[in-house]
Amino acid sequence: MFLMRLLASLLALCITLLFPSRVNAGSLEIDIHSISKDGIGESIGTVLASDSGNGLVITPSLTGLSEGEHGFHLHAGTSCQADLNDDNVSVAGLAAKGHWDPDNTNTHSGPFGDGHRGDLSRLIVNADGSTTTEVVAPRLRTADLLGRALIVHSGGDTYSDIPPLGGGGARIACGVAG
Ligand SMILES: [Cu+2]
Ligand SMILES: [Zn+2]
Repeated sequence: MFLMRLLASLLALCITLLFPSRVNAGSLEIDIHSISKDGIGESIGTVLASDSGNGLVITPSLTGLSEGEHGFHLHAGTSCQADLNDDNVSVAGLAAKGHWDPDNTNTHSGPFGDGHRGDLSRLIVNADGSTTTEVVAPRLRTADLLGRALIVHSGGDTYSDIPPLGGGGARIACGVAG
């Protein structure tokens, strides 16, 4: 009886080691939620991120967005919550902090530049509010995403600091990997 239990727990351990939750062979699925000044709202879908020879491939499966371009970045913070700005006003997603910039470039230059490594390609949203168009981030790996906030903005992205941070405007959706 004891031996059977021991074998069963060893088997369970092996399965856990072989299939850690949500991290399979260099890919991650991240739940994305709408966000507002009141905090985190309903789910709008998922983003699948996979390592490839050309860098990180990000495949969104999102709904409920406005048609057109939306700035999309990996931010340095670990939370999608709202936070108070310097004027004590609650701002959507402010706890996600700035664009992930491990090289301290202080420069927003898009996915193919040499500034923030969290700069991703714009999401292109269809007239029905959905997007499934994949984007590639050559300087990122799935491991870089773990614990950090992915943010979708209300407006597009110029991939430059004119206007500041690409001009994406408000943070409207967010998810943290891991
Ligand atoms: Cu952003
Ligand atoms: Zn940036």
